[in-house]
Amino acid sequence: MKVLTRGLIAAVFCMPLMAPDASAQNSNIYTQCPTETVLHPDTDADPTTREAGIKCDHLAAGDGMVTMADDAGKQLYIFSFARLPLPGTGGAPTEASGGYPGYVMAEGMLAANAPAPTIAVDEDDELFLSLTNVGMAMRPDLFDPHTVHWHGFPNASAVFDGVPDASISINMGATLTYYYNAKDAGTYMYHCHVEAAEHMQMGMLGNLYVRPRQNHCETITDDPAIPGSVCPAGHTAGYTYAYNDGDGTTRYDIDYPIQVGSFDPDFHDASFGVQPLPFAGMRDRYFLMNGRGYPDTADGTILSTVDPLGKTQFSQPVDSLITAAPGQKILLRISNLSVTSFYTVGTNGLSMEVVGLDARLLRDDAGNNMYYMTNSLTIGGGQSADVILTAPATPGTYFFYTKNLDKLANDAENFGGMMTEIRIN
Ligand SMILES: [Cu+2]
Repeated sequence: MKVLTRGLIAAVFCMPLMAPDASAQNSNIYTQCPTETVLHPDTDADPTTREAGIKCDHLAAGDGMVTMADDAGKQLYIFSFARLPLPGTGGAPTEASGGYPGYVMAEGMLAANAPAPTIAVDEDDELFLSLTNVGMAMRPDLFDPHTVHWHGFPNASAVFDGVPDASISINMGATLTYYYNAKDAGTYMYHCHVEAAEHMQMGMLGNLYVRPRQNHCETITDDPAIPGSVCPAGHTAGYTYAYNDGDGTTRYDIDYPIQVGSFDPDFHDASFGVQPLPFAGMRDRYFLMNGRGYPDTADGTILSTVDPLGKTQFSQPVDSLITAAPGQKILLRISNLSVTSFYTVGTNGLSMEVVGLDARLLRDDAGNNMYYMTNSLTIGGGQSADVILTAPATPGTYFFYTKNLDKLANDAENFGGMMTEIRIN
């Protein structure tokens, strides 16, 4: 948190240095989404058609409100991201019309989600991710920049890493298009890295994963030097894998990102009330999967919250309800972005096979398979795991939950918190 007086001092010092277009960040709102690149050149002689493999996204960083799962539906103030439609899509004006910046401000302010919108791309994709800082509407005293940090991901350039000490941060009213060349399949996560303890406790956290090249191995010329280009035995078009395993052992039928985490309502209330923030006193009391406590985790709908200006916003779009048919293989992409705690998660009556940790296939240096079966897994902030469950033959409802039993709570209410349902039907 920076206070206004520091901002004014900074502004006075900086003003003589600023000239129009002199900054890497023009104070405007836009997206960048090329139709062809060096890595994905034009294949159809139509320069207006976007080549497959070029993906574009637009996120607004700002604030908003979410609803917790206790009976009173505690409203928590958060900072986070919201996904915006690209110009000319999803009801958004075209950039040429001149209406896009105003649309982004109107739709992006107070629209923050918990978790932040899921980012999922395929290996070899190029992603152009435009991030606009729309400001924190309920905190006009703050002028915090924001970033996107892909935790654990090998970046094309440090400039796009989002660590403010080593890369660009995005000021209010500005946009930066991050460029990612998606190499190395796996389950990652992303968060804002500016004043990380604060912005992460406040909710700037999201699911992120890269699907492996092996999913479409049948379309690639076999080259043993290119992981995932040679199809594993028994491969059929449409099969999906967690990694370029070469042997089909990470094949799954359905996948679910599950980000565990927790919020300290006192910290969020202090932020909303423009009060000093209790950093060392952070004690999380809402325990979450994908931004919700049980039973909301198993509610397969988008949760909405009315923002302080009276507009209903999609506040928690990602549920954690796991459904599968008997015998199906379920991949859970589990990550933890809690600022405060390690969490142990697991199942009851179902075994999980851990095939990946921290976005790496679980193999030793000689390539030996190091997968293991378990029904509990402990991960700290910034860690991830890929686990495969095989749905039992008998239909029924199972639980996926934290084994830290005091965390099965929504603040003062028991039988909630970090838990969801696995429904086999
Ligand atoms: Cu931030």
